[in-house]
Amino acid sequence: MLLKYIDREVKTIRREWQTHRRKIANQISPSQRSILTELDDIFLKATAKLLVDLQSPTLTIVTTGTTSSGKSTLVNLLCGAEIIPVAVQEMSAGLVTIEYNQNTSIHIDRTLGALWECGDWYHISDREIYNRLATVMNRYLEAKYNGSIDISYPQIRIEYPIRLLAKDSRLQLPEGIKLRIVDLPGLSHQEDIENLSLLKTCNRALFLVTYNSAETDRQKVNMLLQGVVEQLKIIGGLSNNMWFLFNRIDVFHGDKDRVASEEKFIDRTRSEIDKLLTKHHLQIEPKQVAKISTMPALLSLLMGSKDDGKRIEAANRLDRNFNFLIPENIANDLPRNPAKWSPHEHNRVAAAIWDVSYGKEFDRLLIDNIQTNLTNLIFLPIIQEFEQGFCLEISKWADKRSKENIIEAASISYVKNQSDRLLSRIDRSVRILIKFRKKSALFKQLYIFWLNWLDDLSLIFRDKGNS
Ligand SMILES: Nc1nc2c(ncn2[C@@H]2O[C@H](COP(=O)(O)OP(=O)(O)OP(=O)(O)O)[C@@H](O)[C@H]2O)c(=O)[nH]1
Ligand SMILES: [Mg+2]
Repeated sequence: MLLKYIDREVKTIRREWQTHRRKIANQISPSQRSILTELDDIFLKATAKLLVDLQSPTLTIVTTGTTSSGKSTLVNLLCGAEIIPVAVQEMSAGLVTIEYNQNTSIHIDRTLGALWECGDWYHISDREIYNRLATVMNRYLEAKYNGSIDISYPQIRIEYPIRLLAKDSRLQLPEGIKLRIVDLPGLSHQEDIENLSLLKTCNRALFLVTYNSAETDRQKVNMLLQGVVEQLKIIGGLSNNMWFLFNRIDVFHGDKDRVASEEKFIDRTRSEIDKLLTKHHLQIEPKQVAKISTMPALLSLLMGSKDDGKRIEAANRLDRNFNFLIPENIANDLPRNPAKWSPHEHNRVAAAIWDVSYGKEFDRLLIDNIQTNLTNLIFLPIIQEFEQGFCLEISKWADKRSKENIIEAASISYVKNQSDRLLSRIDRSVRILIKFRKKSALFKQLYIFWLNWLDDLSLIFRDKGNS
């Protein structure tokens, strides 16, 4: 429904172009008629691209951050499964994209010099995805480490029923909007340049920049901060929505006043980053700053798995690595062996960890942010690109002709007005589709139509008043 609506709106812009064109025709002599054909050409090319871009709206979430800051663990948390390899040492390599699909599959591109199996696999288990990715990444990193240059960055696409969009999730995207998550390897390493070009393919995205809060060595901290600033430099120009995540915040759990310590650390680190940004003359303000302990949050999610083996394994790992996070009143009554926890105890631990790891808070913030900013995240950059593309082409055209400044200005103003109108209409329909998702399609269609009609009416009255 959304895509059809957008298609209609773009066609309206094309129709109304005729009115604008007539006005221009009245201002020029018959001998200058070729101007109209040239203008049509520029306009139609720009709207054709606009239509193509708007017909595949995708919400892209990119995780980026310093090496070993927990980017892949965060992707797993968003997916609700352990599919991306995680390791203490640098692990990720290549571009891994996960797209929402009810059915699971993995596609490993045949890239130059690939030392791993390439191809497509369908209906495979989480473990199999993990293993295939781990093999690809290990072989690539090993080859690079040994100085190989005839090998291209691995490119892997996974289709997966991502948790964020699962049936019982609070996140609702209007039908037609796709979701993809991109896990970028750490930028502060030798592949900087390659990563840079990867980043450019993600220019319409919500960026989740992770920082490793567990690092205390001052020298390393400085390096990490420099790395973050380098990334912000790149991402700042690419994204209109960037988050800064203080990951591995469980490091403060032993402190007497844990929350106060966390806040103090975050404030200090932020002000150091701000200082560095000012030094580099960068004005970048993250949309949101949040703290999280991704690994325990993920384990608490996995404890809710329907698969008994996975549930118990997650409980064991949680108990082994993060039992200090289990609140005392719950921990005191627990049997030592997690396999012996009753279902009630098991669920109680999972819920408490979800809370204390800030998984719950992060999920709430993320879903609310996506829901409220959907238009800005997906459609605004597309419409801006359309506007900028058109302005550039028409300026080039006017420069060549050297005397057509009035026509250039009028056409730019026409496209700008239409873009604003299109954006606000898409925004309105997206909001209605989310708010009334349970109502019938006819109701939503009529509601959107009715509000647009009121809008048009008020414009007509305004124009009449002005004239
Ligand atoms: N204590 C703690 N460790 C975590 C947390 N999240 C991740 N880790 C650990 O941090 C290490 C790095 O995690 P990854 O997710 O592989 O980090 P990454 O940023 O993807 O690493 P690269 O892609 O190799 O740069 C692993 O050993 C994880 O177990 C957390 O919330 N708390
Ligand atoms: Mg990683």
